[in-house]
This record gives sequence, structure tokens and C-alpha cells, in this order.
Amino acid sequence: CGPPSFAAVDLGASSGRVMVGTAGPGVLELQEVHRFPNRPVRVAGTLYWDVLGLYRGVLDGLRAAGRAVPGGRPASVGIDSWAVDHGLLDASGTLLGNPVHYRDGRTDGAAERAAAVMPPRELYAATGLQHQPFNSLHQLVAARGTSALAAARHLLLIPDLMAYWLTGEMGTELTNASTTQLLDPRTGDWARPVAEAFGVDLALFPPLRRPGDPAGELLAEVLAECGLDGPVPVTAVGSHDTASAVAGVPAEGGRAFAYVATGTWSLAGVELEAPVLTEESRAANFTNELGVDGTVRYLRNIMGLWLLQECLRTWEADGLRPELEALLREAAKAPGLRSVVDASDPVFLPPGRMPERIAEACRRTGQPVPRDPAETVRCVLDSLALAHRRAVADAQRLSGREVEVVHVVGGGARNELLCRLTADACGLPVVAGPAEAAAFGNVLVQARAAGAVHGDLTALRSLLRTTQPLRHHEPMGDRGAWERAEAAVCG
Ligand code: LFR
Repeated sequence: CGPPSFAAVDLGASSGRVMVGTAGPGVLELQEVHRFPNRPVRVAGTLYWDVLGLYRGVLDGLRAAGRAVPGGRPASVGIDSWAVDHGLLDASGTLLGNPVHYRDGRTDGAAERAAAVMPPRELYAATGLQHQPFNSLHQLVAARGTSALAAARHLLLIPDLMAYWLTGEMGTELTNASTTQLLDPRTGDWARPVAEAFGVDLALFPPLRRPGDPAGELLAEVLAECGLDGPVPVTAVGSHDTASAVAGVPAEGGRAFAYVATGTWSLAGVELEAPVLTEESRAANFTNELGVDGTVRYLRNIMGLWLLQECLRTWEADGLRPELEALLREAAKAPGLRSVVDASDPVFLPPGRMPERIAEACRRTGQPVPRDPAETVRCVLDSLALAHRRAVADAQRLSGREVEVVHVVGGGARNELLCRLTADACGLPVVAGPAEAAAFGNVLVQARAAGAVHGDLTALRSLLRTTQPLRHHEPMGDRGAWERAEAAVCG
């Protein structure tokens, strides 16, 4: 019998997928067996995740995985998703309401209320977390006084909620816990003084577990529903999708690298052994999230392909029938750096009418307004590349780690223009791929826990590098143009 196969559930903000990954010495293959849309729903003014719809997608995916693997059952299952969001459950383990989407406006003003409880400097020194309106801590501040929070006995982050429904066992996976703003990145344990100051009951969180830890077995009802023979174990992976994506960066041992994990967000930074908790780092809004194997993901959140997705959604609603490939071809021919916006600006966080908001940002900063969809797409991609450049430069400056190469992984690795512009903007070679880095990171952690592959992150990454097709982009063009564009955005 050949190397074992694992099921990786990877839930993104716009779609979920279940992949089957086969891994062994010198072998790493990934096959998508099920993909389903993730469509948030606005009800009575609040934007929710359709969490039962997502769970149905997971079950359908596990059924498909069973059919795709030799022997009819995966060696284990791992789950990752976006961070910060969670479900509240009562004492009997019943979900108390639909998880609220991090782009919902309920956290408006929560950061200011949080700052009155603990000065941002102190909070950063204790948690190392970037300021984002949607951090779980801000969500809990916003939920104070609601009947759901009062009745809650358990709080489960999204992948932990899925794992609970699949196995009946509760846990809090560490990499995702580090995005709550309630964890101390130096110790990998809860930041108790922070929780105490905010009146957050840490008993809501089930015990911490680390990537590679066992996380239960599929329940009999789940096995029956998915047509699987048990036992099928669930393994904790880097359940924060960005943790899995960075584990899935095909970096070369000994070659210092930066990464840009591109999808709905661009997460750009470096991997460190210890957090950077300086005041300078806080001012630059860099985050210290925890990664696989005790690493620190030192990075900045950039709006990412969300800007493009929201433009497409608006044009679609306006009956323009945008065709992405054609738009990208035209955008590649459009004049570069005609206008750029600050792709880290939270004004772009909520959904709705993105082309108008981009035009408004150009107008406000005295730059030409894009005249058609192709120019808007070019403005978005130039702006993303510029934000990648700033994040890669800032990460190096603030951490003292110099890099030789930038790895672009995630969905954006398929976007040739974005990768080329990122190389030009950073003035560094870009290695693009894999697009499914999160699923690869998820599979590799499971495979190592099962004893199918061995070694540290460098060894896992070398397996990726030798088995996956990657594209290389050398930097070209006029560096001065990017410097001038940066000045236009930074003022
Ligand atoms: C990417 C991501 C980011 C996180 C954002 C919100 O999918 O997980 O890392 O900041 O979504 O959870």
C-alpha cells in the first residue's frame, strides 16, 4: 500500500474546500474533492456566517474524500479557517446563535471602549496583536450585555466549532487562539491580566491544543452521514488558515524569506522565533500571531483580493458582467502606478460599492480617478503590490531580519500580474505558489503527526519545493516609480 491520504478542510471567506493530500517521503500530492461557496447572510442588520451551510459543505467534502482515497477513509482530518470569529455555546453544547462576521459593524467603537479599559500600548506589550476592529477581544467587548454572551459556557473559534460538531470534543487550537488578543505570544498561554481587565472569562475557552495534537475521532453519526468506516481521527493543524499557509511556504532552508499569503487578505511579513513587542512595531500595526512549531508570524494585514472581489460584485450587480481573465489582461496593458490607494486602510473593510470607494480615495489624495474597470483593477493590483512592498520592508526593519526572496502563496499566486508587480515593487525575486498553501500546510502537519513524513518546518517545506510547480519572477522596472507612489500614499 502507498503513502497515506489525509483530508484537509480549508474554509476561506468566499469559499470552502475539502482537499485530499497524500504524503510520504518524496511524495506530496493534493486533490480538490469538494468546493462550496461561503456566502454570508445579513439578517436584521447583522452580517452572519452561514455556519450550518459551511458544516454541510464539510460533511459533503468528507463524503467525497472517502470516495477519493484508497481504502475509502482518510488517515485523518484537519480543519483550518479564517481567524477571530467564533460561536458561543450553552452548557449543553448547543450553539447560541449564528457566528457574526468579522466585517459586521457591531465592533464600531469597540476599540475606543477597549482603549478606555487598557491603554493600547499595554495591550500590545501583553498580546503583540495588531489593532483590528474585529479582533475577538473587540467582538467580546461589543457583545457585552447580550443574552447570548450571558448564557454562554463555551466559546469555540470557527475551526474548533467544526471539529466539535464532527467529534463531540472541544479544544482551542493555539495558532487561532493567538488572534483573539487574549494570548501572550511569549508564553503561548492566555494573557490572564488582559482577560481579567476586560472581564473575559477564560473558562469559556476549552483547553489549548497545538498543531499536531489529536483532536478526537469522527462521531458515529458523522461516519454514517459521510459513508465512512471508522475510526477516522481528527488532528489539530495550524487551524488559523494563515498559520497553515505559512507552514505551506516552499522556502529553502538557509535562505531568509518574506511571505505574502494572498487571498481575501494579503498577509505579508516574516517568520520569527520570538515576538517583536516594541512601541515602533505597534505604531506600524504589525501583529505577532503564533505559527506551527512555536514560530511567530510577524506580519501586517493588507486588504488583499477582497478589493478586487468586491469590485467584481459591484459590477456584476450593475449588470456589467465582468470577466476576470479579460479584465486582468487589459489591466496588464493599462498604464502602471497612475493612481494608488492605501490597501491597509480600514475604510475598505466593510462590503459594498468598492469601485466608488476606490475612486473616492484617489480623488481625496489628488490622483487621477480610474476611468474604467480595467484601470480600477490596475489601481487595485498596483496598490496591493505597493502595500506588499511596504510590509516586507517594515517587517525587515522592525525585526532586524533581512530577506533575500519573497514567497507569494495562496489564491493570489495564480495572479501573474500581481506576482510580477510584487517582485517589481519589493525589488526582490518572487517565488509564486502553491495557490493551495493552506491546504498543503494542513496536510503536512497531519502527515507528520501520523508519522508519514518527518522533520522540522524546513524539511516539510523542502518536500513542497521539490514536488510542487513554482513560478519565479525577477524584479524589473523603475524602482523610483514605486518610491514616488509610496510617497503619494503615505503623504
Ligand atoms: C485570512 C485571515 C487573516 C485574518 C482574517 C480575519 O483568511 O485569517 O489572517 O486576519 O482572515 O480572520
